[in-house]
Amino acid sequence: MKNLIIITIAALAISFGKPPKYETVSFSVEGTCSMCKDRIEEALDKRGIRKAIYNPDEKMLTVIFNPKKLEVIQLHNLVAIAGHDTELVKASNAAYMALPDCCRYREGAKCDD
Ligand SMILES: [Cu+2]
Repeated sequence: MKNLIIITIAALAISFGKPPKYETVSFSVEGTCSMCKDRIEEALDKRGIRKAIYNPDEKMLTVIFNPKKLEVIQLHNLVAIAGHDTELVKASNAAYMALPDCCRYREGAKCDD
């Protein structure tokens, strides 16, 4: 029993010392402009997320994250909380209405840039 505990602690210590293994995931997110890009990428500026890149033209988001810290659905939720619908999670009306007029993608808004 004591040996088992020691082995477990040793295994934990080794796994903590390892650099995290990142995974890359891409999914579609509604958005219109560079302001949307900044907002979406900022919403994903969290622990366990190494990089988030949103392409408003293709409406695709790519996230490099640590799957030990976050699940993919949490990435969708973070984006939806910022007001943007993803292919899995719809933003609440309140979050959507907090967006500036030119970012209201549900109404077909278009920004100048
Ligand atoms: Cu926008």
